[in-house]
Amino acid sequence: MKSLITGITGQDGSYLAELLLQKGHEVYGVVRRSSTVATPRIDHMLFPEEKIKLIYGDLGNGLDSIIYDIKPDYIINLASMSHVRVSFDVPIYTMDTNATGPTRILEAIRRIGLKDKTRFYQASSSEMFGMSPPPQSETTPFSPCSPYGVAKLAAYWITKTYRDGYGLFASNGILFNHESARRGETFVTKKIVRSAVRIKLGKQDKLILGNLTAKRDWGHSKDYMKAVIKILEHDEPDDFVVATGAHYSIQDFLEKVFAKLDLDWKEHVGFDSRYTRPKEVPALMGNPEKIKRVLNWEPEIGIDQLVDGMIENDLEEEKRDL
Ligand code: NAP
Ligand code: F7E
Repeated sequence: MKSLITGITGQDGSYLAELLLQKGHEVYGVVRRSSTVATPRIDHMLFPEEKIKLIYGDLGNGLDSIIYDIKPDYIINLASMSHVRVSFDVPIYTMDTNATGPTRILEAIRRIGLKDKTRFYQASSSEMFGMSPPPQSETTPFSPCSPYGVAKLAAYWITKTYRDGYGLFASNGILFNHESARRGETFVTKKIVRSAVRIKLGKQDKLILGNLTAKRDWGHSKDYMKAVIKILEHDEPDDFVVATGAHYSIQDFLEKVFAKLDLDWKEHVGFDSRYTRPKEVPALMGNPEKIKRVLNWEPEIGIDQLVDGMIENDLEEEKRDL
């Protein structure tokens, strides 16, 4: 089996590559050339032994020739401009990467004639539910309220359209927030954990955040990548919500992390409107009943184990730097 992952250098791409290697897949990944090294999350699969193969590319163009050359069994599209706040600053880039990007892949699969060979997975997002109140499931009306959410919804629909119109095996995983020690540093969970650890070690005084009242359903990236594989291995293409079914406010998360480090968050946390959004998604909490019933998937890592793992990792990294 050959799998091509876009976004392999990201949090999810790194876990997914590990899981697919364990299953014996040949794993190919698309990476963007950049002036700084983008591979820290996947270096262990590149050195000393080259377990995965990287190809330079971008969702903006040129993926057709990569798909033509590899003719993968699975294409997993994880690449995106994934930051909701930033999508308000770069809406056109966000639409091009997150909506037109997957359309380019689907069209390449169709035109190259891989319809009956290649299975396509689209990384859809709970941000598509936006203002729709929780719990959100596969039948909840979409109501996105950021350029990111709107672009992801376009990608969701084009995936469904190629499935229904052309008979492609094309599925959407509608993933709620998922985190890990490998989470990008500008997302709120990682920002909180990293800062709390640095405050504990005397390397930082303050943590400046935006809105603390929003609620999110947080799972672990590795669990969610197991769900992605189950969605691809299912006997028919379909769309699934992937979530834990519980949610917490940003303040709850903050309290939990600081308490685990014997710190009082109120002494250290400040506010800056720079970290708020023009429009905020107030509450996300998924109903994972369908994926439990149809694919027998359940999250294995709870919120406390997730937080403990993130703290342990950052303590180790920050102490190493000391
Ligand atoms: P991430 O850590 O931000 O990774 C994003 C990946 O996309 C990186 O590898 C990045 O490459 C790549 N990328 C960005 N723009 C690209 C472009 N124009 N061409 C090619 N590659 C590009 O995100 P993640 O948390 O792993 O999420 C994976 C996917 O799931 C994303 O599509 C995200 O929108 C979606 N999603 C995430 C969550 C979540 O809670 N994590 C929930 C629902 C959906 P560089 O390393 O070069 O930047
Ligand atoms: O924000 C609030 C912020 O940026 C979570 C992406 O993976 O999940 C993620 O999107 C909440 C929001 O994640 C700060 O206003 C407060 O209410 O960690 P986040 P997100 O926007 O939920 C979805 C499902 C995806 O698909 C996305 O790709 O935290 N918040 N203060 C803050 N957020 C950030 N980033 N930074 C702050 O200082």
